[in-house]
Amino acid sequence: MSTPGFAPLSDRAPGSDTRLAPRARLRTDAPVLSLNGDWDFRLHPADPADRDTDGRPDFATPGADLTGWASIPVPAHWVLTEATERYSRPIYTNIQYPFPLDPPHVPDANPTGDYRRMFTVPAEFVAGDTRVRLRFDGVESRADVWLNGHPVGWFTGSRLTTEFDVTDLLVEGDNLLAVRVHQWSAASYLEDQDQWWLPGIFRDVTLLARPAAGLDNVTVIGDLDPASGHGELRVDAVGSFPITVRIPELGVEETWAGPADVAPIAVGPVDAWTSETPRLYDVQVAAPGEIATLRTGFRRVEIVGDRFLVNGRPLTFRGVNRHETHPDLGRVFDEAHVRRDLELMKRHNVNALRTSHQPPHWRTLELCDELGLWVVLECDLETHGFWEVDWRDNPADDPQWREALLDRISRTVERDVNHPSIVLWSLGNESGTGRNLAEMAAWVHDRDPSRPVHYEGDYDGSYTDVYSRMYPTLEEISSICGEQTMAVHEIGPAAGARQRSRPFVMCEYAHAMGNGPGSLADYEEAIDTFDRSHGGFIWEWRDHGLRTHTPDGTEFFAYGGDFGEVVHDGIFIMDGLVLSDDTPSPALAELAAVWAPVRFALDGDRLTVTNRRGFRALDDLTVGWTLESDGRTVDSGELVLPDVAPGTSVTLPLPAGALAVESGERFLTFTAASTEDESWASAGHVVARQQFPVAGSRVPVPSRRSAAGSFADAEFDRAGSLVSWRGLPVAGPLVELWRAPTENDRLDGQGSYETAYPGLTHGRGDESTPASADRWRERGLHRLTHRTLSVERSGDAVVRRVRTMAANAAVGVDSILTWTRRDDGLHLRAVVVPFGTWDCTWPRLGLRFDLPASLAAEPVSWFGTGPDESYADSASAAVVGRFTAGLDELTVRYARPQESGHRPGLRELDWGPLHLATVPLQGHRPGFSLSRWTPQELSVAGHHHELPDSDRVVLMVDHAQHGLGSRACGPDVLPRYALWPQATDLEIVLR
Ligand code: IPT
Repeated sequence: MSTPGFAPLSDRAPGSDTRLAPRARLRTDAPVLSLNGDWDFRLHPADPADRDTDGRPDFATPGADLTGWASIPVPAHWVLTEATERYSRPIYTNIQYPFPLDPPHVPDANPTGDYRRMFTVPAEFVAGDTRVRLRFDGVESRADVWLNGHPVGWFTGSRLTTEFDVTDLLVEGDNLLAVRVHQWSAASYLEDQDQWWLPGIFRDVTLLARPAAGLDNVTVIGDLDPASGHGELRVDAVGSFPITVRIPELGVEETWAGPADVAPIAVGPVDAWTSETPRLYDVQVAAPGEIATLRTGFRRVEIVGDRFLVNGRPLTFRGVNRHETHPDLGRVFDEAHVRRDLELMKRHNVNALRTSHQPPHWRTLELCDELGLWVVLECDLETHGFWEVDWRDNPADDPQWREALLDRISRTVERDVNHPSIVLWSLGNESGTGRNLAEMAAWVHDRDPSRPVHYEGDYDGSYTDVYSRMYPTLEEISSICGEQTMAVHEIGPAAGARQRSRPFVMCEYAHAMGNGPGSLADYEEAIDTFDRSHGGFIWEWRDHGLRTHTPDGTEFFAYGGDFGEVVHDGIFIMDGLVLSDDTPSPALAELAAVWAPVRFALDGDRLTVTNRRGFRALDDLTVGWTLESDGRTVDSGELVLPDVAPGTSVTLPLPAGALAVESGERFLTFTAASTEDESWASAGHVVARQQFPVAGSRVPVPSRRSAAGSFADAEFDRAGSLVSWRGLPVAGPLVELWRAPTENDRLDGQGSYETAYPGLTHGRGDESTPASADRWRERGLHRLTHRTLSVERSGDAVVRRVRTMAANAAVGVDSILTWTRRDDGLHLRAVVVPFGTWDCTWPRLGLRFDLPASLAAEPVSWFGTGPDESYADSASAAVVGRFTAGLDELTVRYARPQESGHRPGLRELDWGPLHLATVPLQGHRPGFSLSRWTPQELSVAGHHHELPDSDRVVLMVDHAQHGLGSRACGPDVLPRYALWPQATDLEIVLR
């Protein structure tokens, strides 16, 4: 074996020549030995100058002095282990590099981890002609490897697999493996993804016995002819012949004596693999000395004109961007956790994922094959920080980096090529554009013609196959897919015409940061409208918060800046549909509703059921209906569905009972639920739910009759403010216009984001418009003051007039708060009228009541919308019904405290001794929220543990709230969901 040099850290090469050619991850009967477990470990704050003339540090030799060493688990990131947590910590950046932009160099202060372990080679590894490989599945960012004091080689490519042949270095009995891992290397310039920088050996280390006459590599791709339904298996094997291929279920057995015999195998009629029908067949590929077992699916991916087809039918991605992240483990694979996430996706009608922005652990792809998720598999490449210097010296275009980039894409494709779930290869993310990317694309086209190539940064579409955009506006989508009304993003008309003739996908849209995103339903409508549009991927699946503790031991989930990073991008890492602690956010329920595979439409007594699936009938679902009156079920039943082919509808008459005349406010709710267990949900799982008001509902009319007597139940102070109700201390109400800004209201998730992207709209429209929250603050909405103009008391009424304004403002609102005693309770009518020249939206228009903290333990029951919060542009999942929840379940613990818990359309609220009803005015009812903190308190805390001790519960009765939008990265609240200053009135009753 030649002696590999250990190139300097600034070497742009991907690794030493001793690395073996990349190949598929195979399950074979050859022996393997896991080298995971506890290793000896030592961390240097900088690259130590301790190597001898052969480039070898002393710890790489047997018998080295290990005084002062610690123990570390492999796999793990050292910054997330006890071994180093005191002096080496995670760093979060999105676009910025946490080191000087001085390629290919990295600073001397380069945390360097020395890893060492002994292992015993099993006898079968050293028998006969067996060769032995050493495999690393993931090390961030650069590893130098020695075995028994001899150099093995070095490598980069943190999320890519590397193998070495170590046969000649192994000895019988005990062996010493030593690995030096540098946090920073030239390769770090290629790994500027929006995630934590997490150094260490974070995936498996394995010793592989390679039997003589075995299989070095196997590629298996199942093709399906959509016209005939017949499959073809395309096998390519590198190894010892004769090789036999078997698909027992299909009765296929074919033996090839030599490479010249290798040919596609026609397998006759097969079931197609789709995300809706993830049908896998076991395939065996046997050489004399080794048998590989694969699970393959038959499907054909094609681009025909501007359509992206699978098995001849258009594919719509209802996808999420999925980073590998775990609150305790970082990017270390935890199969149970990953499976739970993928099952959660399936249960929320997610059908695809983009492996942003790197290949995940290999097993994730097997799970996608099994569960049924389309995959866009992305290479481990991002050079976003070069944007800072107008992409000067960008590795994507610099020939000096060519080898590294081609190496990355080949390792990406070769490892995962056998997965039927993968339908698109993606070259990477946010790396500008350039020759090396074009060469990567050409390499993929040549290597795997069965799948197209994606890369969003190929704006003019000169080397990729689909037109991909991030965060487009609805207008841009219709311009790309329908009648062209605007220039194509960043390119001239010729390239624009080329892009407009391709299938359109949104590799990222709907930024799920904090409360939001809004307009998911609007995006879905746009996707449905245009044949060219093939859906897209929500940004993103999970928050990346890392579990940590305050000095006094309070647990919290850290984001950028929480580890004292010099340069960081703050809370921009918390933009998922699932919170760091695995809690699904209401946005996930919204997404499930918007992406439901079945849609219902009600017209009189006829129900239309539409199958929105791409490939499967509705034979696995049953449709149920429930008639409710005032939130209570009065009748229910099931409908028998005829055959509903994908993309078609049926109209059915409703049974008489479904429309039976009843008193009260009536709703008909339809559900589609599974009849059988799936691997990701048990029978009865509801995939679609839609509710319709029943015409002719009688909404109870509130009493207008004055009650005799006085206000015995209610106590008011001299200013006409309520002080208690039936002995319950109550303060208020006062008009409130402020809400704790959401991330979308703030838009400043990463501080300089706005200045970082001048002129680059990413769909946000006018960049000169300040963040809503900034505008609201300028107008003083968070610090309103109140002045009582008058109080009138009569026998059955208390009328208080209040003027509400902010310091140094000349605009405000006047309110007339009228309390009257009626025979159904104490009524409050609030008339609110703005005055002056208002020039901004309002976060909310509501009334605030303060209630005693002693109520907090009581369950809250309400008749209104639920079960989750909803807002004007995020209301697809909400239904009207009766719900009960604990106080703290009514708000969501988004990473940073912010507006949460608004439930519009309240009918009744019952909470301990408090019974509150609303009165519809012009058909509109206010909503409510309950929180232990005021909107002002929530606005200033960076984390939940920073909130002050609470001494009350704040009840907000909101006429309306401003929408959510997606402006943290994407379009603002659409005008139709904005709350503009307006005169209004609302009425509630305390009973
Ligand atoms: C886009 C990135 O591709 C993604 O990784 C993530 O950072 C996202 O933004 C924001 O959370 S790039 C942006 C310039 C649109």
